[in-house]
Amino acid sequence: MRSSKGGINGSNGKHISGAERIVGSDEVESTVLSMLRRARSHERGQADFINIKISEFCENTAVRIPLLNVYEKHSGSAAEGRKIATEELIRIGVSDKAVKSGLSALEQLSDSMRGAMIIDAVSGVRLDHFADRGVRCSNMDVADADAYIQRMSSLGLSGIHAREALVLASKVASADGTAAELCWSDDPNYVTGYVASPQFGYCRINIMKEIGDPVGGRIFFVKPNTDLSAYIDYLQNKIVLVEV
Ligand code: WAQ
Ligand code: MG
Repeated sequence: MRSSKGGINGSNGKHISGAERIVGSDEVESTVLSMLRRARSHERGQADFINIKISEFCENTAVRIPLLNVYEKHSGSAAEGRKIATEELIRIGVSDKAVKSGLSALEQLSDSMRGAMIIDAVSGVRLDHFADRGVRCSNMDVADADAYIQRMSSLGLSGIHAREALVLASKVASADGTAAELCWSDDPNYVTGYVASPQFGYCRINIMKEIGDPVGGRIFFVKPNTDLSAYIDYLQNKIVLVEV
């Protein structure tokens, strides 16, 4: 599902929300209804354009990947959170220049994009050509929702923000070429963000922005010489089930 407000037939509107699920055929109806409700009652605003796509696939075309390991770093403010994110990205091996370029790209947004920017982890140059739409990672979910919920409650982590972010970050980390990811939410009251990497996993940072700020975003940092079209194709189209 993706939804927006104020555009014409879904074009040029303000991004409200997007989400997806992979479910058994008996759960399609209830899932569609829950996505519809989500789009119509979102804290970013009430969508006036909602696109719900339903697509069947054969389970053996999916790849199974592990859920990233989760660790947390405590920040007392948005500024401190971004400093912690910077240090973590440097520890992962993203260059100083690329970290600055990624952070300032997010900080300069006047409104949230619906997807992510792809930035070279060494040169800091933005590589994708999706402009203010960004690239949307799609076709992923947890392999077993009950097993996931059990595992997360044992970690004291619940809620759809963490679930959807962990699934997305696990898929992004599994893509050939990913060096790291940086994210904070565009939901005004959700201030937690993260830095993720194939090396260390998912680093939750409890405060990454000011409360009330409706601008969030994502940066996918890629290693130099990554085959960009194969990278984007994997993120958009490969069906990925995340196992706990
Ligand atoms: N693919 C690429 N970029 C995306 C996608 C996607 N599927 N979904 C969202 N984005 C981008 C887009 O620019 C959004 O504006 C931005 O990310 C934020 O998306 O507690 O809720 O769904 O551990 O608002 C992280 C912390 C929460 C979770 C992130 O992001 C936790 C969150 P949101
Ligand atoms: Mg959001």
